[in-house]
Amino acid sequence: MTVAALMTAWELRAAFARRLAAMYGREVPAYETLVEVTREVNADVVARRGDAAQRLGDLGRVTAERHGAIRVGTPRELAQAGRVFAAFGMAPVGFYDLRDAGPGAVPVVSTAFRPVARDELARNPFRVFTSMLVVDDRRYFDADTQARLQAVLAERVLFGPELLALADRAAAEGGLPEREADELLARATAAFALSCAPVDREWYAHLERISSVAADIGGVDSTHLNHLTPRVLDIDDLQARMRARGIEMIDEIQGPPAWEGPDVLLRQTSFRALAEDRVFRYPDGSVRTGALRVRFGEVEQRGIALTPRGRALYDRMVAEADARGGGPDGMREVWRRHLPATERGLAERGLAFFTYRVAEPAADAPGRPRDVELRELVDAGILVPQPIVYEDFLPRSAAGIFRSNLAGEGAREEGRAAPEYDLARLAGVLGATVHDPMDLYAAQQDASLQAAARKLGVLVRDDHLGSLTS
Ligand code: OOG
Ligand code: NI
Repeated sequence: MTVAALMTAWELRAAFARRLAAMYGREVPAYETLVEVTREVNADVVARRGDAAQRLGDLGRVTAERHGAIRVGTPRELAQAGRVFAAFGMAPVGFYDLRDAGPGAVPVVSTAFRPVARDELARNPFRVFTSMLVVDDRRYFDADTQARLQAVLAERVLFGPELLALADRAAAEGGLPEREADELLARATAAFALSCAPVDREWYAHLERISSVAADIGGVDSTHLNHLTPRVLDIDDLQARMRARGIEMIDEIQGPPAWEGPDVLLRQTSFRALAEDRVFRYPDGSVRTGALRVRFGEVEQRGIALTPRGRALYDRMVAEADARGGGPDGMREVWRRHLPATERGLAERGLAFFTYRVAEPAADAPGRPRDVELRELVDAGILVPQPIVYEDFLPRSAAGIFRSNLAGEGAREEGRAAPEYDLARLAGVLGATVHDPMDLYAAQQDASLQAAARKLGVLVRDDHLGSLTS
């Protein structure tokens, strides 16, 4: 008897990302241009800077790396999306409330589905930023609109029973035999294709006056990839090259400024949403082709993951840059004033996460573990720090990307009932743990320190290079 080869979760995930990319490239040809330019930039950066360019991920990982973005309408749809992503070894991580992430905020709450284990991320880090419409947020939707939204959303089926059954099986068994794997991949990819079913023009326009994101979610009969984002090693160069090709990019790169120190967190930019042919049904019953601009092309550069202390500093720096104005130049000045200009500086102040690798085998581990400071081991070249790359998102950047692609400002009436969401409530909706990104980074750092300490036969007294009180 021959045993059918099993496609494991990561192989499924990598194949899923490739299939989505092939589909999205057919649907949005400009995406192919973006990927092409990204590849050129990455090759140039690696040629110029060698290994240093791959400090936050080798070229193989970076070249395959994508994040998608989808938007759903209800808790039921979000829970089903979670089951589909679980088949690919992707778990919900982080909670983002984009309703409060800056002016003109959008009526959704979000999480990101992604692999959580370090080796899984290294194999393929595909992630999907997933947003759910908050239909009962009165600041956006009056009672009539909410009722109609709920009726429309209750009727549609984003993920069919065959897809969900296969997904559940893949998640339970850690993979699928080839034939079933192929069916899962085909069905899951199709679930994120742009629908050609006619769009009710009047209803769509009604929602669009409130929020074009609401229209993109509740005005159509399915979900679709909103964008698929490659990772670039020099986003300023990318932005310039896209412009040189005549592609209209958003005005400002979102997130941290370009500067001479280490990249932290995430920088993102996008080209503006392109007009795509869509079929509309008009109130008189006629069906005609028109166009919508909702899908765009985004690209990102990833930096080092910040600790809670580093993240608090980041938020203060952003607020300071906002208050003083001056655009990217002003922001760069704030960066220079507050942020250490070296990885070593980040580590000493406990601002960023690192793993630590033992450079030299322990000569002879003493019988009784000796207390040592992490700093001693690093200074002696015994432990080599390696920065942990940021795997998540930034709510303000997400809102900025949403906003810069919105058709209109939308409308929101302050002072009305806004249901509260947080990570725990989202976990309830999903029926699954929603991981706190900080816990995942801290666990990675701890695990590497413990492994190193065991290998060296020492007790490491500190989890960063400075003293705990610095
Ligand atoms: C999601 C926008 C957020 C990101 O990279 O921050 C996002 C959306 O447009 O649906 O994808
Ligand atoms: Ni995105």
